[in-house]
This record gives sequence, structure tokens and C-alpha cells, in this order.
Amino acid sequence: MKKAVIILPTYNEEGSIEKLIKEIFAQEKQMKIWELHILVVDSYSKDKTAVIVRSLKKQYPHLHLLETEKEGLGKAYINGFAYAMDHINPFVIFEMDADLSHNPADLPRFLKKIEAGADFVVGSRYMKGGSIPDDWGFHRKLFSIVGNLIIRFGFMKLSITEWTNGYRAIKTWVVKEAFNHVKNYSDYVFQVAFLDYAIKHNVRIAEIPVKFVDRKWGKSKINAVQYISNILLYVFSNSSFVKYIIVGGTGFIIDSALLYTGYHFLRLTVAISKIISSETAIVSNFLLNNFWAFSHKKLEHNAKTYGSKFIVFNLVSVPSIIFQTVGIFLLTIIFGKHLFYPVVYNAIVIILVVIPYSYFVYTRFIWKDRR
Ligand SMILES: Nc1nc2c(ncn2[C@@H]2O[C@H](COP(=O)(O)OP(=O)(O)OP(=O)(O)O)[C@@H](O)[C@H]2O)c(=O)[nH]1
Ligand SMILES: [Mg+2]
Repeated sequence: MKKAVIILPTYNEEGSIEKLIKEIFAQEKQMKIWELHILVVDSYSKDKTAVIVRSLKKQYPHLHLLETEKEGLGKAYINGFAYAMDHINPFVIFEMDADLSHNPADLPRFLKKIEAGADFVVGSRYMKGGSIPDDWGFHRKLFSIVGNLIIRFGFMKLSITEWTNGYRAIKTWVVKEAFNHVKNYSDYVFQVAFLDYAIKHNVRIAEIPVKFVDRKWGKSKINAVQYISNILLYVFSNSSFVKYIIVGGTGFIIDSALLYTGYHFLRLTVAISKIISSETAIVSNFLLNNFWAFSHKKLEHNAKTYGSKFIVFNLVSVPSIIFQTVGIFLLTIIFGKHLFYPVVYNAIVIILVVIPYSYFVYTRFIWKDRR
């Protein structure tokens, strides 16, 4: 038998905890290879949550209770992970809300995905077959949907539809590896940080659809403003795509300044000015991308790999210079020479053609995933 531990973080969940524990253990009947354990991580609830769990422990030997300070959802999970690894030694660890928003009947489907080879299974409300409650108010729907979209586009990882829902099954080795990263995030943003870590370390991720139902009992513990600002801050400081845009912006300023100087002050031709400005921007972009934007995929530390990758970087940048030179030429024919010529035309070509092209080739040929 393989052990699966379902961690239930609780703060004042006396109205739902007993029903939830019974429903989870009832799922075990239809499981052949899994032994279920439940670990309730209670942050000294002011109601009877812990009292109820303690009395149920007599009936269920695989029910565990860990009591911790109230330091946020992420911290409760971190403490729960450490306890589960030390005392229960499971093969899989589940995250699950304790307010009956997550349906225990979904547990076998998570485990099927694990059996099929996934390391990290996400319960998604936004894929086909999943849902958020119809009766959520407009604001709540908007926050949830827009929040998830910002994260998906911020990380340019469109294949993952759900980042914030805390219904997940994760193999213990992944929890162990990610522990030092996620322990820095004590709040709800912990969920985003954990999935981000898993993606960057090539963990096999799978999604299954889940229907999220509203809590019928008790109060939400979420602070919306703090939650959203923490998520935005995380995306801005950890997304390669956002950093790539900033690096590109710096390169663009260097490129424009040199192009303008070459053409207007040094009286060089547009093509020569363009080659000088582009090559300088290429060097700056290579260094910034390598040591900052894609630093988690940084190349081996030696002159040989830097040298060969720099040559590849230059080669894949040649089409960009051609796109820009030809683009400026065509736009000049159509619209003539105007203020700041040729800088504005250069900018148009960069935004429409060069940025999407470069991101595509960089992530596929230079800072590609280590697999
Ligand atoms: N141990 C512990 N559990 C917490 C803490 N904050 C939230 N939780 C639990 O985490 C789970 C999710 O929190 P919720 O308040 O339901 O957040 P939500 O599901 O996003 O929002 P609602 O469904 O509207 O309540 C629930 O089981 C909470 O009891 C905490 O600081 N410590
Ligand atoms: Mg909830």
C-alpha cells in the first residue's frame, strides 16, 4: 500500500470539519493501492475545530492533528509538509481546503493521474469540465478569473489553466525539493510560488477539472487586497517573460539612441547605423537575459558555453536585424521620413515582429528547459 496524506489547513472550521473527514475516509473503500491519512493543521482555532478532530482520532487511527500558530495559509502548509514527511512518510501529499469547497469524491481522479505518471496534479476550475460557483458575485468572479489570467500570461505558461486553487496532489519528492523555495511564502501566494517552482524544475504537471462550491459555513480568511498585491509582486519578480520585456526595453533604448546618433550626428547610412545599434543592443540583451531574466536556466559557467551560445544568440538575432532594416525601408516608402526618423519605424517593427519572434527562439534554442 502507498500512503497519501491529505493536509487540511483549518482556522475556525467547526461547521465542516467532521463531515469532510468522514467523506474523505469513505473514499478509501474504492482505492486498491492507497492508504489514506488526514493531517489537520489547525492554527489554534477559537471554535471547536481541534476538539472535534481530537475526538474523531479515536475512530480513525490515520487521522493526525498538528496545532500551530496562526501565520497564514502558506505557513500552515509548510508546517504540515514537514510534519507529514517526518511522521507519516507518504508517497503523495494533498492540499485541500477544509470548508467543503473541494469535493472529496475527486480524490480518486487525482490519484489516477499520479498512477499514470504525473508528479503534481492541479485541480482546475478553469479547464473544460471545471467550474466556479454560479452565484459568486461579479467582483469575486472577476478577481478570480482576471487573477488567473494575469498569472498565466505573466508567466507565458498558457497550458496551465489554474494557479490559485488549493486542491492539489503532489509527490513527496517534489515537496521535498521545493521546500526551501516555498517556505518563504507564508500567505496565499504560496500556491503560486509552489506551482512556479514545479514548472521551472520540469516536474510533470497534470490538471483535472474540479467544480468549486462555495463554503456553506464559516467565514473566508482571505484578504483580497493583500492577496492580489502579493500575487502581482510575485509574478513581477519571478516571471522570465516580464523580465524579458524589461530587458527588451533596455535593449530598445540603446538601439534607438545609437541608431539616431549614427544617422543624424555621424551621418552614416540607415543600414550601417542599424547594424551598429543592433549589435550593441544584442550584447546588452544577451548579458541581461543570461544573468537575470533566464538566470534559473543559466548556461554552464564556462567561457566555451557562453561563447557558443553568444554566437547562436547573434545568429538568431540576424533575422531581427533584417526585419528591422526591411521594415524601416518599407515604412519609409509608405509614410515618408518624419520626426525622429528612423526611430519610430524601428519601434513599430520591434513591437510587432521582433519581440514575439525573439521570445520564441530564445526559449527554444538558448535558454531552453533542461530536460
Ligand atoms: N491553519 C490555517 N488554516 C488557514 C489559515 N488561513 C486559511 N486557512 C484555511 O485554508 C482554507 C482556505 O481558506 P479560505 O478562507 O476558505 O479561502 P478561500 O477558499 O480562498 O475563500 P472562501 O472559500 O471564500 O472562504 C480553509 O480551510 C481555511 O480554514 C491559517 O492562517 N492557518
Ligand atoms: Mg474556501
